[in-house]
Amino acid sequence: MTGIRDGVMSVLGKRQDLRFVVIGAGMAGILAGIKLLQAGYRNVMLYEKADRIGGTWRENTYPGLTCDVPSHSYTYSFEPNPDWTRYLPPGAEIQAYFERTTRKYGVDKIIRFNEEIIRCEYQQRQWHLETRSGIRDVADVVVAATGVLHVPRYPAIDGMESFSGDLFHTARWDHSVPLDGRRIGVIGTGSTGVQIVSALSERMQKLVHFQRTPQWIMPVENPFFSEEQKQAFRNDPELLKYMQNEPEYLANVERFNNAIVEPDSPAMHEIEAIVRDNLENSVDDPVLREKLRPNYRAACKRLIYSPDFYQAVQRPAVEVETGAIDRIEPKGVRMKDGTLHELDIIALATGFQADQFMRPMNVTGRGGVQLNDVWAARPRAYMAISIPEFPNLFMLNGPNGPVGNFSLIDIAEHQWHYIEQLIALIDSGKYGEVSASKEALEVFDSERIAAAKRTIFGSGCQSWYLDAEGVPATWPWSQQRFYEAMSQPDYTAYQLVALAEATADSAVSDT
Ligand code: NA7
Repeated sequence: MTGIRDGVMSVLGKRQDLRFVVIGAGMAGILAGIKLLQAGYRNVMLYEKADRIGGTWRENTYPGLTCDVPSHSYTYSFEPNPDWTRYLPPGAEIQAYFERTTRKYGVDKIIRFNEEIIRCEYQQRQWHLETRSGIRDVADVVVAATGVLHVPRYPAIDGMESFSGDLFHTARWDHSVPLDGRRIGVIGTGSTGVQIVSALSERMQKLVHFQRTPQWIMPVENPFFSEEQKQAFRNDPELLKYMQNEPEYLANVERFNNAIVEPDSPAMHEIEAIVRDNLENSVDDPVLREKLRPNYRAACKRLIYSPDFYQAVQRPAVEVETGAIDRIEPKGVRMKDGTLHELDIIALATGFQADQFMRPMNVTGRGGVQLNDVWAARPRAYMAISIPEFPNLFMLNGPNGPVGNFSLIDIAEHQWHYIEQLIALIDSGKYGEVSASKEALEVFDSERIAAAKRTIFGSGCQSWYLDAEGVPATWPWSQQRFYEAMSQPDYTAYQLVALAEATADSAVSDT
């Protein structure tokens, strides 16, 4: 199908009047904004529901917030950052990096803040959008960069509203609440709960970590970069580039990803041995050690990288509570065995509804098809990018894409490379509507599901990677296969409606 592509590339730029709307100004939306401006498009608007950019790094500000991808690898490839203070980047530095980058590339000028898109409807060859405040817009192409983990999941625990202290979800951390010397309960043992417990174990009078399921912990060091190192990164672009693509880290990521798709590989057994040794060697008390020992395989849940969690839970102020929670009372958390943990603060580190993507937005595709209906069983998209009957709408970090212990920025950049080739079809003036065909999605999805069940994520544990049927909703193949898939669309998988035809159809529906 290179014929389609060559024809398109030769007429690129014919439709610079194309109107783009990007939904969401987090890492992926900013990327889309930068790339569209760099491509010369001038009719681009980003809508952001909040009053600042940053997505997950804006919403999460809890104590200890850190990315588990090395700082230098957690940047846009075209915008290295010599100033990271540590090997693993603290959340606030990531937020500052995105804010700086947004301004540097002029994307701040094309964002409308405090405007949540609530409706997105395909009519007469264009997307008609509406924000919560009533602003309406029309776009030829919509890029949904709405993030994955943005709708907090609140646990169904009775009595939460009766608590007399402060209770909040970790993505809504209340910084007006004092911490030092007080009593806190942290519910949840995902990356968030683990980072909070590690950060607060020395500051609290008492910290109860409510653990429904223990986690395997991958040890990692998190040293500071010295001033000399940062100066060297500033002075030497080649060194900075090397740090971004540090061969040892990249090799580890590849090995890790291959292990995920081959749970019985030596690489996976090696990971299991490392986390087992970490538990054996780091936790002295045999009773606590058994409390912390998972009964499922390492990396089945998203693997947690922590330099200090095991040290934190062994501090005198910390208690790991493994019993079942009965309810929350004015004074604290009552366990099923009757124990009451008296607390001043309860932090719900209970994760996110990972199947929402661009919802709760109301999205209507060609012929009145509702996204909520199409995704009733579970969210799906061809190559994680395009949904049949939703033409000219492309997703970054959409459903069934790669997730794991690696940089989602890298994933989004590869996805953008793919999406811009679909945009080129529209830009050419030759095609009015571009969306994956139903057949292509069916084939892709059934192969994906079969492979996903065989990954380590499907090896028998509960996690946010699983869909409603318990199948990993992730990219189940190697990283290499993902890069190859993103290098160029297979145009035969797309329903391409010629512009003239699409226009004629819309004229008919106009009458
Ligand atoms: P996760 O990884 O989804 O973890 C949520 C945690 O909350 C997990 O330990 C759950 O236990 C626990 N949970 C949820 N509901 C309850 C109730 N009702 N009672 C007790 N415990 C509960 O969310 P995170 O925010 O930590 O991390 C999300 C991602 O953000 C992370 O993977 C990185 O990609 C960044 P369970 O294991 O289900 O028994």
